[in-house]
Amino acid sequence: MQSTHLTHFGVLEAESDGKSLRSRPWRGDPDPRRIIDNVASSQHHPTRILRPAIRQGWLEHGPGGTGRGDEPFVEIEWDEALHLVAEELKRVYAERGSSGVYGGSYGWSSAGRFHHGQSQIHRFLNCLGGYVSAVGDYSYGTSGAILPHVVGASPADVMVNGTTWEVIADHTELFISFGGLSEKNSAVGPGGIGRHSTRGSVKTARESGCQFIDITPIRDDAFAIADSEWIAPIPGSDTALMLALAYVLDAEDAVDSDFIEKYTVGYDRFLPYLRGSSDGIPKTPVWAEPITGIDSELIIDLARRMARSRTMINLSWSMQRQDHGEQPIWMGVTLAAMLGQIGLPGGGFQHGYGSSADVGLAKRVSSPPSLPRGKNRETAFIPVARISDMLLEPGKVIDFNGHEITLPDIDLVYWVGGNPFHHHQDLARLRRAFQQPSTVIVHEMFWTSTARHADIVLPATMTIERDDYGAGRNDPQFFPMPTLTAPAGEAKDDYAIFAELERRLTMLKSFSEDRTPQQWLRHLYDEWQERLRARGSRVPDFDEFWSSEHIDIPLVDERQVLFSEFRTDPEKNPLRTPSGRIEIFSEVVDSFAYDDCPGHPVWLEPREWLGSRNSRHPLHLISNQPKTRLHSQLDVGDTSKTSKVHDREPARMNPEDAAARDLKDGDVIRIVNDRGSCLAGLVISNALRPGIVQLATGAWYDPDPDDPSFCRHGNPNVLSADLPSSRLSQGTTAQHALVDVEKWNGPLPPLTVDKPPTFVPGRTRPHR
Ligand SMILES: Nc1nc2c(c(=O)[nH]1)N[C@H]1C(S)=C(S)[C@@H](COP(=O)(O)OP(=O)(O)OC[C@H]3O[C@@H](n4cnc5c(=O)[nH]c(N)nc54)[C@H](O)[C@@H]3O)O[C@H]1N2
Ligand SMILES: Nc1nc2c(c(=O)[nH]1)N[C@H]1C(S)=C(S)[C@@H](COP(=O)(O)OP(=O)(O)OC[C@H]3O[C@@H](n4cnc5c(=O)[nH]c(N)nc54)[C@H](O)[C@@H]3O)O[C@H]1N2
Ligand SMILES: [Mo]
Repeated sequence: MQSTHLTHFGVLEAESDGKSLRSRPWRGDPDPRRIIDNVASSQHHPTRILRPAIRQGWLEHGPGGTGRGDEPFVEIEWDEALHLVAEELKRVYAERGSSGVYGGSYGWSSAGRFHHGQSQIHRFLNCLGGYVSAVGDYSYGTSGAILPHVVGASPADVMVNGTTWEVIADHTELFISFGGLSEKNSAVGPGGIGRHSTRGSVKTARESGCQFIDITPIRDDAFAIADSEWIAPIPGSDTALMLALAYVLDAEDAVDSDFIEKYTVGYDRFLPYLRGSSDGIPKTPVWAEPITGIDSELIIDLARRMARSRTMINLSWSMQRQDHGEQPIWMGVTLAAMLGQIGLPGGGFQHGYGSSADVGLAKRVSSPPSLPRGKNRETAFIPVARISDMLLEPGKVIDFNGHEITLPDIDLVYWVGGNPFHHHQDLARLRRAFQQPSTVIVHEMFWTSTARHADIVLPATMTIERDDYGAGRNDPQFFPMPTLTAPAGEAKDDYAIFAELERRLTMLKSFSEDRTPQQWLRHLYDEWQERLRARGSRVPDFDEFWSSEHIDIPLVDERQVLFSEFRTDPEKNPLRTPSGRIEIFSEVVDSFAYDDCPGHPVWLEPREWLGSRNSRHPLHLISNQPKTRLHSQLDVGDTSKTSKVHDREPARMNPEDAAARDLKDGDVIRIVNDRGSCLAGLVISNALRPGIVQLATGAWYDPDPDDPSFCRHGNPNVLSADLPSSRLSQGTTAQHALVDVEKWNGPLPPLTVDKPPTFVPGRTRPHR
């Protein structure tokens, strides 16, 4: 059988003998990326979870107890596993109610609109009575809090309605990207990407005369084809750089005061700060030079070029995954407002060109169908990155976007489609936090570190093992995803697991509505087709769709420009801010009286950065997204594995920094700070500003048995701080940490996370 299949990283063409898969990238993709090879090559890896498994201590002594992450597992029959899960859910809901169940379950899951893990678990727990949820995300949790105050729109709104690449090619003269315009990150789109078009769009813009400037400590956060200028600031200093650019615009009378007058509020409150009359510090290029490490003459020149060009300011998502990450986003919008080009073709700003494959595509008339999640009757929630705080400090009151919230007391954690032991900060702390609840249930395809820290582990199918359909967030192509191969081992769909639990919990079919997956696919599609028809758009019938390679969802306007309607008529089309305009000063944010996020953008020193005085750790770790996989997904697949050095995650350093430590390319190094340490394989590279160590996220956490703060594999989150960007957003600050690096001279410990965990003989059948 041969078929195409959508993933977060593109479309694959597969040949299957029914059991396993040979794949190659789809011929329809002009720019396929190798991440996709991870899929077929990992399907039957030894770390695939083949049967339900229970932590030994939990099976023998019941809920509670320590030992998560240390004890062996016992494989058991599905029937018994489902019985145990159902009984435990009954107990916790009876004793503690929905406020004792954490179902926030953050994570990317897989492509596919029906089997999407987050939708499945949230629908199931909603049918059961609700769950403590998580708001926001790790991607743009901080901008997600600040942008609505400033422009009345979420990051997703800004992206979906953003200026398209077609418009950029025709109009943009200067494309300035804070955080770079990453080739590697445009490999991936949330929910999938049909054709990778970013490289082609950048090429067209460049050929039309657009100049690209990448502001990033890492030179290869770029497309070679963009032929971009590279400005390498000290990480975490972008707000100071933007302030100095703004200072020059003001001093040289290059601010568009008509725009400021008509479309913004609060500039008069910001200006005294910029000029220094309120705090005695004019934010001049000379002031910014030692903070940013960028020559003041270069800053002046850049400001002048911005003022005389049609300029697009791009703020990558990495800008805000930092301490005080609100500030570069707010200041970036302020800078764009001062240039007066917001709402004009090719000018203004965007949050995330290059951060994901779909940014810069035009909006569709409708998003494709998805599984309804139902309503959550539980009102308790956490900002997503406060997971360890919640488990370790129930009852603690924290600030969040003008509210005070009390961290709930959790008895049961249920995770489907995410890997917190990859994604969360300070993993040794998370491990302590995961000892607190009575029970942790995880559905997974692989023995990830999260599965290893659970009590009940249920094997889930991969997308290639089930029928689904999918399209990315802003991608017009909608793909059928028919089953390609049989499931590995005894893996079941998350849906099938929940449907069987529903039966045992006598939930009156409110979850499954008594439909098979195929019936759901057809039902949701038919409803969607009807909704579209009512609005005058046509798509083929389900059967025609299902037998096609893909269909195209109609677009609203290929030449959309962010905030063009607001610009045309701000009275008729106000922004959804209190003033209806862009808020350079926000009365609302000011009223919260947070010292870490005052009423207008400001430069606040990060807690950890190269400007820190008295730090014992002289290097700045950037833990960005990996080129060879999506986060931690399929880390055992071919593309990810071949990038490893002595089986460790590659870490890059500048030649100067390596020489100062007597390190050679290919050495195993230990990266260390006060929170933890990890091994990594050294790659020496001129692409890095001196003083930087770059270690991508996602190597499966492989804790040393005697010291869980030491990861043998190279997960940077043993080093990152579990501290929020501010009281406003409580967002993650994952991207940055101070560290030191030394050569690893000891014997190289073998990895364990790339092998199955230890099993002890089961009660119901002998283990494998
Ligand atoms: N240091 C540092 N840390 C970071 C970041 C950083 O920049 N620096 N970035 C952060 C960001 S932006 C993000 S988005 C997060 C990502 O964090 P996650 O989204 O948690 O990471 P993934 O590796 O995508 O984890 C998804 C997991 O779901 C499983 N899975 C996939 N499909 C299915 C399914 O259908 N069913 C089930 N049951 N399981 C499935 C996969 O096997 C995988 O283990 O990481 C964050 N962490
Ligand atoms: N291949 C691949 N693509 C992905 C993902 C993946 O895992 N793999 N993950 C997807 C997800 S979930 C997300 S959220 C996006 C993330 O998209 P981004 O947040 O844009 O991606 P990152 O790779 O974390 O960071 C991009 C670059 O920002 C630069 N940078 C870091 N700190 C600073 C700073 O202080 N100042 C400046 N000027 N630059 C800085 C770094 O050099 C870094 O390489 O990527 C998506 N795309
Ligand atoms: Mo993300």
